[in-house]
Amino acid sequence: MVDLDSINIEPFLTRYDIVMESKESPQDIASRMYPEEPALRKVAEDIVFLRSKNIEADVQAALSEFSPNQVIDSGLLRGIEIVSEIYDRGIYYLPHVMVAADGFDKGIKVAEKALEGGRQVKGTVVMHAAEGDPHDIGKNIAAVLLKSNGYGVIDMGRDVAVDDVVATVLSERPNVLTGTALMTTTMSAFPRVAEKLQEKGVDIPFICAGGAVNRGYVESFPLGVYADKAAEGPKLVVKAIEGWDWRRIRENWDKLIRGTMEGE
Ligand code: B12
Repeated sequence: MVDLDSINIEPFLTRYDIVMESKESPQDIASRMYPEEPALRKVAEDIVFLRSKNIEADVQAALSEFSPNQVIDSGLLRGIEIVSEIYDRGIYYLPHVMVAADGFDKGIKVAEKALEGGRQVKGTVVMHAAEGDPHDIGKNIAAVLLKSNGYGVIDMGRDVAVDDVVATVLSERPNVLTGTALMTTTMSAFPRVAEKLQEKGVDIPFICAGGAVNRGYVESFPLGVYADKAAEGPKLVVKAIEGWDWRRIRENWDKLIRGTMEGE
């Protein structure tokens, strides 16, 4: 018989990965995720360590070495990714995240001014973050990418009421509508928008994105076309402008997002 009392089970019950993780400081976590280039790293650091006052000057400095898209992706967005990681580990709290998001907003405005192509409008996209949802960082990035690809963007902001979205689509007649939802409590606004638009005879693609939704959910209601990343926006919008309806975009989604179309 094994004498269970004589066995030290402590080492078996210890989750060493969690022990290691909890010992990490925000600096440790950030240092694993920073971009290598010093100017971009400075931008990411401003976001992570909540130095909102420096952000505009540091983004401007980075723009003298890198394209606006590089500054957004590898500087500003990397900073938010690091903040998300630190928040998810319970080290940062909501106020930290709010200050970081403010810094991101200031930075993206500077980067946006430096983008070419914002003037020639190829078509119009109405964008919003779902009713009840304050998360708009991903939407703002997607808006910048669409503008830089020459599309006109009407950005309705965050926490936009379903009826306001519908009214704006009816008055502006865009080629595409987009919605972002990061909360499981707000994603149900999307099918409500789609249903009301269909009742009014509107049949445009409605690109839905954000951490709360997935492709299966978005394709469970009419008009819905899923997007996983901001960079997918222009790939989907271009097809809508070419006259593809939401059904055809859905059917060809894998080819559009992951590969090339036949004949291209
Ligand atoms: C930043 C943040 C906030 C900020 C938001 C600031 C802002 N201006 O956006 C603040 C501090 C305000 C906030 C508040 C809250 N938050 Co918060 N927040 C986050 C956090 C840390 C990061 C989200 C983020 O910006 N990610 C980065 C962006 C880039 O990702 P994204 O939006 O998904 O965008 C990507 C794609 O989806 C896509 N995309 C997005 N939109 C579009 C559009 C188009 C057209 C295209 C093509 C692509 C596209 O492109 C992007 C990538 O390329 C997440 C945690 C996490 N790890 O995600 C929690 C998180 C989203 N928050 C959460 C919660 C619960 C809240 C609060 C309710 C907390 C509270 N207890 O009060 C409050 C909201 C209260 C309210 N109702 O007002 C939960 C949601 C859980 C759920 N499943 O419902 C999360 C997941 C945290 C968690 N793990 O619990 N939050």
